[in-house]
This record gives sequence, structure tokens and C-alpha cells, in this order.
Amino acid sequence: MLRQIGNMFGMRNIPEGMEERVPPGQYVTPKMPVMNLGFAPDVPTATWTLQVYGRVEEQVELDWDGFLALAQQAETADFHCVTQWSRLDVGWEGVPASVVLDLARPKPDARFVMLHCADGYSTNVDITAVRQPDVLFAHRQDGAPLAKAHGAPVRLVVPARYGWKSAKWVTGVELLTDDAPGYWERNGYHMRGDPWGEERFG
Ligand SMILES: Nc1nc2c(c(=O)[nH]1)N[C@H]1C(S)=C(S)[C@@H](COP(=O)(O)O)O[C@H]1N2
Ligand SMILES: [Mo]
Repeated sequence: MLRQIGNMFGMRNIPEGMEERVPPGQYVTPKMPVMNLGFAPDVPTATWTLQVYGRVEEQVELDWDGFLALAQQAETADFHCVTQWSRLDVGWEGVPASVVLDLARPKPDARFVMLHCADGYSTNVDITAVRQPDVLFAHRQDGAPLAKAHGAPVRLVVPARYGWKSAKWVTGVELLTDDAPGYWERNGYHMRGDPWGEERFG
């Protein structure tokens, strides 16, 4: 059985056997579209750092070499954008988010994470979701270094949330006690953004 969904890109089939991997209201695209605020910032590895701060026992600043020296993980995950495209089986390699958080030792009252990005973008994710084993700070995609358009040198990947939570060009990880909206959440998107619950708008 093929499910067909009409949308601005035309009709797309959801291949047989894939239905249960595609959340409601989504269609499958073979390519990874690029979503940004109108530009892709240039973030050289020589100057990139990842700061982990806020409600932590120890503020951490990782440079590129320090980041690559951390435990690495490869995975394949589906990616769901709130604008209704889903891309199945994206290959990612990077450092599990929990490994990064553990370096800074979040305080017991740290319940939310705000990701800060070099393009001025930000997005919030609850700490339980960030600690899921498939959440990575990724620096490779589909067997190659992450492309600039997709967030080089490092982006977050949160497969269990809509794509806007997968912060590209990430440079800051802020631990918070209370939830707060990031860029799209301030502009009407859902605070949590679970694609299986169709949590598109707040
Ligand atoms: N820094 C930053 N991260 C971002 C965005 C952005 O505009 N800036 N767009 C988000 C949205 S809406 C989606 S769907 C995904 C898209 O990732 P891609 O461009 O690699 O396909 O990145 C997310 N991360
Ligand atoms: Mo998106």
C-alpha cells in the first residue's frame, strides 16, 4: 500500500514498509533540504568552541581537538522537519550529547537545555530528551564532514524532535532550571516539538 500526500513539492509516495516510520502529516523526500535564517555562517574549526554553561558544576569550553578526542558514535536516524518533509536513514557521526553534558556535570535542578548557534539561532530541549542515546553533537553526515549548509563544524541531532531542535553551527549549550523559548518557539512553534504527537505549533 502506498500513502500519497499532496504538498507544495507535489505528490510523494511513502514506500511500502516505511509507513510506521513516517509521523502523521509528513512525506518522504530523498534529499536533505537546507533550512536556515537566510544565511549559513562561516564557522572555522580553528576558532570554533563549544561552551557548556549555566546550571552546571563546572563550566566547560571544548575546542575542536578536545571535541574530537571525546567518545564518538555513529548512527542512522530519520529526520522530520515541521514543514512536512521527512528524510529517512540519515547517517550521523559525533559525540553523544550526554558525554558533553557529563563533562560539565549539570546541577540537579538543570531541567532544560538552550542551544545557541553562530547564526544567532537558538532552540530549547528538555534535558531528558537531550540525554537520549541517539542525540549527538554531529560533525559528520552520510560519511563526509558536515557541510557548511548543514551546520559545520558541529550541529546537534535530536531524532525524536522536529528538525528545528537540531541546532546547526552550535557553539553554546546553556543549562536552565526553567523552560524558555528559542528562536522558533518565540515565533509560534511548540516548546517540545514531538513529531509523533504532531506538536508543530505552541
Ligand atoms: N542554527 C540553526 N540551526 C537550525 C536552523 C537554523 O535556521 N539555524 N534551522 C532548523 C530547521 S527548521 C531544520 S528543519 C533543520 C534543518 O537541517 P538541514 O538544513 O541540515 O536540513 O535545522 C534546524 N537547525
Ligand atoms: Mo524545519
